[in-house]
Amino acid sequence: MFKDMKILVCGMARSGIAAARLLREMGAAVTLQDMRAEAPADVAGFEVYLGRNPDDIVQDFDLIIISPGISIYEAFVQKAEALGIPVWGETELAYRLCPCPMVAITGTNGKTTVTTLVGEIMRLKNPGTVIAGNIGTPLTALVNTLNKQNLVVAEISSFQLETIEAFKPAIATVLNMTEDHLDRHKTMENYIAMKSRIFENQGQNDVTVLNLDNVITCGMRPPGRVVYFSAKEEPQCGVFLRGGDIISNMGENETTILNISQTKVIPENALAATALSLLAGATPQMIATVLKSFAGVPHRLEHIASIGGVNYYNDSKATNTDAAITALNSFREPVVLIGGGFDKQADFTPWVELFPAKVSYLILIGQTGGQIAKACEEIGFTAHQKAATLEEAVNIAKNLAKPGQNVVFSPACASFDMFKNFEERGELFTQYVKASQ
Ligand code: UMA
Repeated sequence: MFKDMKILVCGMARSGIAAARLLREMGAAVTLQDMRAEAPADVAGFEVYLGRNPDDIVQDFDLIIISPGISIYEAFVQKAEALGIPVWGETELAYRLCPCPMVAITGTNGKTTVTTLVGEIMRLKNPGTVIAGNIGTPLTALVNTLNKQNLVVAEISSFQLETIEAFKPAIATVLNMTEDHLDRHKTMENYIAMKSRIFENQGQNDVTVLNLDNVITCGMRPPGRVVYFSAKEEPQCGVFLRGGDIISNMGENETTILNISQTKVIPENALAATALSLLAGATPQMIATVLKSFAGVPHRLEHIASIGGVNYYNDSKATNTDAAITALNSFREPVVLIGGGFDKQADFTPWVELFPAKVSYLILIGQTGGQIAKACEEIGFTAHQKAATLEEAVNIAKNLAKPGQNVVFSPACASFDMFKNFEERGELFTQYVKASQ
């Protein structure tokens, strides 16, 4: 399909390298480009273009593949499009080569948990189920190992949806939408439009699962069939809570899956995973088995240590205000909180307003530290200080926290100001916490 085509792959990290390898295997002449001045060791043998954007070479290619970290507003992307050269994201490329059905999961928060849950549930039905996408493994890294018996459960970000064309998952969801990534998408309208692309190519045989309790997702109008989930209402067609029981009613008889008290998964995620898995062919028993045993995902309110009676939680995946609010609300007693990070031009007010009731002391790091400190002062919350590094923040927290207290690293910001990604940030937090154990 791509044989002898001249293809420029932009971004030399997980997505770009996986896409480049796949295309080379298929006989394309691939050039890899990155803003970084040095190429990583694992791109030996590729033609490379380093240290700047490819503005002056795009015209030499038949197709351009961009990594999710690269914005469609970059001048070279606009130039390529003006020249009629197709620009696809890595996800679009993978979709075009994917021989099996796909369940695609997006939303501001809960994507990773729901993707993991649906993947684990579907593995009980079909051992050939694979989990990929924004969760960490680019789809192009494994698409050539699949056949039509497999099932892909993919976490899909708004960055990846910016550059789709034909992408059309048989089952899709937008779990929820709150403010995030405005540095990239510029306006909330744009961000909603990007998330809505997950279902834009669907036909009448495809289905989208939507959250009836979220003011934005409940107003979405996918072209295919819609199934709702709700913790507050009983939709005509969907999955909901009644007296704590998760109940499915999708046009047939009502089925009870389990009581929400039997799982650690928060209702919103449990309901969404139930709806998606039932649509993908799982039985209620399979769903109940996984929901009962699910211990959580790494970096998402992950309990990492108990030292001297103090519990430490790594919530590095809380890269926006809404996720950090969910974390704070899950603790009864005030916590020692570490927050702050990369500036996505977010409004921190709703998070900061919880501090007087939920935070005994706040330690701030990163680009947004000053902005968050100012928001604290404005509401009269003075129990905060800045730290120059995450390690220093952890040491301050260790000195302050009393036995029985919880130290929570829930930054409400992305990690790119100080770390490679949220995984590296969470791993370092864990390492600093355990350093004195
Ligand atoms: N780069 C450029 N020019 C630019 C921007 C970046 O050359 O304008 C280069 C960087 O120097 C770097 C490479 O591109 O070498 C990075 O590309 P990338 O950021 O796309 O990184 P990947 O490792 O390919 O990771 C991507 C996703 N990253 C982003 O969306 C920012 C990962 O999601 C995803 O797990 C991975 O593909 C596999 O699918 C991470 C993420 O933070 C977890 N996602 C955001 C989120 O969840 O909020 C959307």
